Amino acid sequence: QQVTVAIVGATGAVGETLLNILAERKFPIARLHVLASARSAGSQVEFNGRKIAVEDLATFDPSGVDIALFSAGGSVSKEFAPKFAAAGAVVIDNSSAFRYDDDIPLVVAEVNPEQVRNRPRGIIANPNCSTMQMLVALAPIHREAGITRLNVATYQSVSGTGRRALEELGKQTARLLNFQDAEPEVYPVQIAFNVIPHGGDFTENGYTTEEMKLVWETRKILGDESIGVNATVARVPVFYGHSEAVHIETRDKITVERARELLEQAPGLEIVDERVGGGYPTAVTHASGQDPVYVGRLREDISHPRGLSMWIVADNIRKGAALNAVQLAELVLAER
Ligand code: 2RA
Repeated sequence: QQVTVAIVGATGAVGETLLNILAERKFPIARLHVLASARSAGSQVEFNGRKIAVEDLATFDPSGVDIALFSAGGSVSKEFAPKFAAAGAVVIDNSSAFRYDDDIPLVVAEVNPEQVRNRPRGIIANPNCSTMQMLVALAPIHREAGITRLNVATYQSVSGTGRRALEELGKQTARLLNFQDAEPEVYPVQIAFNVIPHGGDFTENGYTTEEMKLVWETRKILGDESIGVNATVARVPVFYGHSEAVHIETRDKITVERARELLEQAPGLEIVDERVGGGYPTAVTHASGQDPVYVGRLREDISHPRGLSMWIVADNIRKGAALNAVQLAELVLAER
């Protein structure tokens, strides 16, 4: 039956994509509320070919909402997600506000969907985009061979930072190509034609929060706190699509052939792996605007007897955030 849905953060990049995916997947919506800050209230967003007025989150009464999808930052989730849950909504939160709470499930639809039911606080957390795409590929291998250690270097697109970052990359690129100055505003240094080894905030151990998310979330979602995870997160001058160089060590030996078999059967994933030029997935040629997670460059690690390396690419706004949130909402609906 049809339900009442609220999108919190409807005017952001993820919010807009949430609306598109809800329409594409014909989510059974009886009533839709699109919510944002007072600054955006009164503006309009497009859903299923019609305009919908944005309501002010601060004055909105959440009673009657069945499912609330949050993508407005951690502070908004911290303040409003519990209120929506208390009013009876199931909250699916894209921020990192609740991901690491023991009584909040952290769910990738293709990896641990059964966890959706385990929501004593009425809140389900959506993992970080970089974790999401990585685990869609690694979970089948972990289940068979047991990942003991994981090294990952990510090449994250600027859409992960938001609209202003998308604008900055475009503006800076144009200005530099016209031999004009390009002062950085969103990032600490120039992003156009550059690679910035920094995502999120620095922590006391020298890693950034974006890197530590890969550590904490991998262990929680795979249910194994013993997995060693080492991450380096970089921002690259790409608009949409995060790329990841992943190197795993496994408890049991697994060959590339067996890994390929597992990945071919894995839901939500496509293999692009020919050992020729262009025989691999990239943000521009494959991931941007698409739903699947793409895997290529599969090879046994020549430096380790039970090592495997691969290249994982996905659209960080679609599968990395919006699509998984809608898939979790579909799982909640299926309980009814
Ligand atoms: C980033 N993963 O790419 C973050 C966004 N959630 O900056």
